Amino acid sequence: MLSRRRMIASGAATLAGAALSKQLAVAQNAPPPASGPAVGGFTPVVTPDGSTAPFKLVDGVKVFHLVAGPCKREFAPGLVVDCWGWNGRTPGPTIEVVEGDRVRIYVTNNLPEGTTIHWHGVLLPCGMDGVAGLTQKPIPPGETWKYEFDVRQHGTLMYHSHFDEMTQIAMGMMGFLIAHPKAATGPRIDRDYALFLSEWHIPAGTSKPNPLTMNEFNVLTMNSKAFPGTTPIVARTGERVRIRLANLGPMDHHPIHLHGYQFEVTGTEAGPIPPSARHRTTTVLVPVGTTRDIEFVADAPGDWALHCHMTHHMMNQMGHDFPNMTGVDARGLDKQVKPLLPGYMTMGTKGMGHMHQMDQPRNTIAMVGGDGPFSKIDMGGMFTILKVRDEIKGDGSDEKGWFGHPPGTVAGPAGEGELEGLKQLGL
Ligand SMILES: [Cu+2]
Repeated sequence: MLSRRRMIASGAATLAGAALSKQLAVAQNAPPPASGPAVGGFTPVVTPDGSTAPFKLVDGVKVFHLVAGPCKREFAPGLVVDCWGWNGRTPGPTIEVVEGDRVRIYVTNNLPEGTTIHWHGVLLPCGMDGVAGLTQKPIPPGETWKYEFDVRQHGTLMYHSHFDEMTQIAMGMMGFLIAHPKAATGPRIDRDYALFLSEWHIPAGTSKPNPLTMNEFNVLTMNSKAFPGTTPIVARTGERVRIRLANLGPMDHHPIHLHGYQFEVTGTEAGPIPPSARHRTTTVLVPVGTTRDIEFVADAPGDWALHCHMTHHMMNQMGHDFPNMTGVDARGLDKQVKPLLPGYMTMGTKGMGHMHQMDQPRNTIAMVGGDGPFSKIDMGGMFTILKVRDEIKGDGSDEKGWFGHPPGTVAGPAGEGELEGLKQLGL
């Protein structure tokens, strides 16, 4: 006799047939859609370097299919990581729904161990909460289960595994569930972006995140991309931009700082913050287990940094157990050690600003350094760029170009006369 679980599994298999697989494949390979005019009352969310989950409307229910399994993710050119995720990616595809929807989400488990999905911050029947042991058994490998609930709220929510969490979250099993309000609740949003903040321990020369780590996180990502692998976000001058930030750790909170702007924190995983409770700031702390929405009008054109302000979170594969070699000439030492330890690097004899020039072990990225319009950008990790332009083409080229600074607005060397003048000023 077929067990109930098996029957659900076969039902899902029919539903998840060729058409759905094809749709999923298309969604994964398509370039990120340009955010544009509001559709059906809201502006669709763009998950840079990510995807949006496709759905089918079946008898008024929005039906989704998530397939948990191992996947490879290139965090940045030169670093391919063996992760776990859904539908071939981490973070999982962004699930976008509207308050009032009924949703049914089939979850197929292709992992080597059990799994569940917890809908983080979602108000739902207890039995749909996805906590292994407490509200359900883990979904065994090879089976497809389903979750179904009404969306009774709006805001930036999350989903993540809730079985062997330490391993499964450390391997990448997290994603956005974004619920739009039924009717507009504030000013029209022109660009709506979602960035999932994560940290990983991937020792140099390896490809598997180490789930046992508590403190040694050395790769920090936005949507599982580390700078210079992060795709910039763009906006046209004058547009109202929302950026949704989410953090499931494992261990660290991230103060996310935007250059060139003041913004308001307008929402959390519990929905909008009342306007009377908002204040302007330039950095928002995103603690583990929460989301924060920020909003601003993009009225200052330029290439603006957006990053975690923990300085170690702006580095890639930084080793933390090295002596402080700043000021030491280690060239002779490196020559002697390298034949014995091929991956050996002496850290930062002249400071760390030149680390992008060093030799790297295989499958390892430089601690800092992406190509910039002036020189190498001395950043890595949880760092991306907000590109605000008077004209946006929307063909994928906006993310690539650099800002054309008006004459006289770029820092540069002081002239001879100025140096003399400076002396006379006594400064
Ligand atoms: Cu951080």
